[in-house]
Amino acid sequence: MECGIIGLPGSGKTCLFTALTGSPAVHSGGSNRPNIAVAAIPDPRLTVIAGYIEPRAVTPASITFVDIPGNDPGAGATKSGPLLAHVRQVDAICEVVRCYDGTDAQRDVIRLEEELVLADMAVVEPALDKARRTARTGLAEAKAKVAALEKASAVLGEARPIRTVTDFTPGEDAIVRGLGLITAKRMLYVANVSEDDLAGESSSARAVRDFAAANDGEAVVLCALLESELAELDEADRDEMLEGMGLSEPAIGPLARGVCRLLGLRTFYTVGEKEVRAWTVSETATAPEAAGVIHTDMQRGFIRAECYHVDDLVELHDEKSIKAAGRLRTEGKSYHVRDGDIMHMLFNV
Ligand SMILES: Nc1nc2c(ncn2[C@@H]2O[C@H](COP(=O)(O)OP(=O)(O)OP(=O)(O)O)[C@@H](O)[C@H]2O)c(=O)[nH]1
Ligand SMILES: [Mg+2]
Repeated sequence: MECGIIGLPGSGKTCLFTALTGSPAVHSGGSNRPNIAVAAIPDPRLTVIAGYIEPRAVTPASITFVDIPGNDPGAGATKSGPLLAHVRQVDAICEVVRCYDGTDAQRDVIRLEEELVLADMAVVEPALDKARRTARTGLAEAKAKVAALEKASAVLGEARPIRTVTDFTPGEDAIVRGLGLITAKRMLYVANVSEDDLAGESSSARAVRDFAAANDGEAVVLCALLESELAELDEADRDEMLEGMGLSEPAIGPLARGVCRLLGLRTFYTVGEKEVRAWTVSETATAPEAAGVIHTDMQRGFIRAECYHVDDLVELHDEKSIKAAGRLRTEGKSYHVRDGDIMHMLFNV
């Protein structure tokens, strides 16, 4: 799963990126290139499972963060073209809003939102022109495309993001999705506050939270500078610093949970002596689709899954007892994965 980090210049994107991923930024301030690195999703259930299974390795699920440099807003949407191409590919977007120095956060959020609408228009309008020309040949497919793009164009024309459209037909939705429109993606708004406002009581932080709530997004309050300092410490020092600041965990926790909620993701686990591992899948995923996240061969040759829940393990301690208690389920191709399932995929290729 990929999450793009966007925001106006100097909002703290690269600072947050290094804090979340623990990787130094190769490209910073004024660069034209994105930074890309992976962050593990903290998951207390993994520790619980590993306590019973005692594997040689524990592998959390992960999010790939793409830190996209802020462009000069005065330059308009065309200049940011190559940069925004990276944003078109991600699954979700974190928008960092500067709240640490009393700048007008609400104005900034609205300004960036307008930029993104313009960037999407720059994609939709030429696509619509082309579709209209093709539609003259009378092809039904082209006509459907025109209808979808006209709907998208009208929404953007009202300065509204595509994600507010609720009446796309599945066909229209697929056409629009194919364009990688930025305003169609789910948004997590990050209020980057100062160290003195970790609870996010300032008017800037409140403006971000209100904006997120009004726009069907998630909001997280954090101090990117503090988080990047935390990321450099070893575990003991980090826990001490967190406690001193009155924080219960580093920001990757609430941020990853926010992204998972936005994208409707569920976590399932595979377990064995060698490795206990967490995987994320969409909430609509069937057992073969979940197997496909592990390996495409597993999906292709999926036979069935043997499955139980983390809660069964906590109650009964091992698979033998789970089986004896009749809690080891056999699930077929139409099974919808539940959050917290532990799955053995049986497949044949
Ligand atoms: N006081 C304070 N300063 C911060 C915070 N976050 C970022 N900064 C400062 O803001 C400046 C810009 O931070 P960056 O993370 O490079 O900003 P950016 O959004 O990546 O900027 P561009 O890549 O140029 O678009 C740096 O000097 C940071 O030290 C914060 O939480 N508090
Ligand atoms: Mg940067």
